[in-house]
Amino acid sequence: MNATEIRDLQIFAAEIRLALLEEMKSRGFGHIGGSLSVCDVLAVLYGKVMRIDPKNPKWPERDKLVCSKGHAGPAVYATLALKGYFPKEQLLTLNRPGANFPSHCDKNKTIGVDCTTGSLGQGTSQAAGMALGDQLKGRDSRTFLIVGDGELNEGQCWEAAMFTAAKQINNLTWIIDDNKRQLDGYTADILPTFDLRAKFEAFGFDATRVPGNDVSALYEALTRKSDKPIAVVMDNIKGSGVKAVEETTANHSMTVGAETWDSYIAAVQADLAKLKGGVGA
Ligand SMILES: Cc1ncc(C[n+]2csc(CCOP(=O)(O)OP(=O)(O)O)c2C)c(N)n1
Repeated sequence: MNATEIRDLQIFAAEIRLALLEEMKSRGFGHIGGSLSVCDVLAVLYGKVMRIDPKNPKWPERDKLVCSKGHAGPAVYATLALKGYFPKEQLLTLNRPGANFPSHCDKNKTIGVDCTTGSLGQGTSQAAGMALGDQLKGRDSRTFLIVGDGELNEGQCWEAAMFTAAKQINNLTWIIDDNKRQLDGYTADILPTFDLRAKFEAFGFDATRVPGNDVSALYEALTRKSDKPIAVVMDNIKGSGVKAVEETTANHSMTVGAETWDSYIAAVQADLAKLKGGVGA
């Protein structure tokens, strides 16, 4: 990727963060930490890597996303809105009764969501099945699976990882959001995952570890050719892209007032202006 392409993806990531924060501000609370930490990879996936058609969201040959850490749904919705799957204003109905944007991903409610998730671990097996199904149908579609480091405490993930490698489901890419924290503390204190890259390598993957906010490194890792399934471990920070959230220890789900949301929004707007070379550059 050249410098302009990198900057465009960084801008897209900041725009996703902005839309996400406005979405959460409308409800007053949300799973902010783990949503912010996937904005960069969502920008790379939907901005450059995935073969999609927002006008034809059920196109069978499309690439698919399984956000197994389903509580990061609001970041997925922000990305889909910016790609034109539905009007951006609809994001402001997040988590409202009867609306199409629940706190966790639901493919029966939100246009463009490929898999229903929320019960941690289960998305990993669903993704393996979806990708294998595409293989059996002779489609060259890829499936991308986002899993949390805390989520990897669920045994089902390791069964799905074994299955992915054993059945050579090479059209499935695992993306592990190693943001070091989970709902109620640090993964290292609760149930440490140790060296995730080495673990996935041992399970039969072609595994790399890259900074979770480096769009260029993410792009390289996600487009690498391999005769094994790829695992990309993102070295990440929970709440990434909004310093005040990063520095809040309990940032899994936050309830804050409108002024605080506005301060987060202003911080991302300043980053965006810098990236665009405008005011604040
Ligand atoms: C099976 C199951 N157990 C518990 C929960 C409650 N829960 C929701 S998010 C979460 C922590 C997840 O941590 P991680 O995967 O690291 O996500 P991140 O920190 O990136 O948000 C837990 C325990 C759940 N959704 N599903």
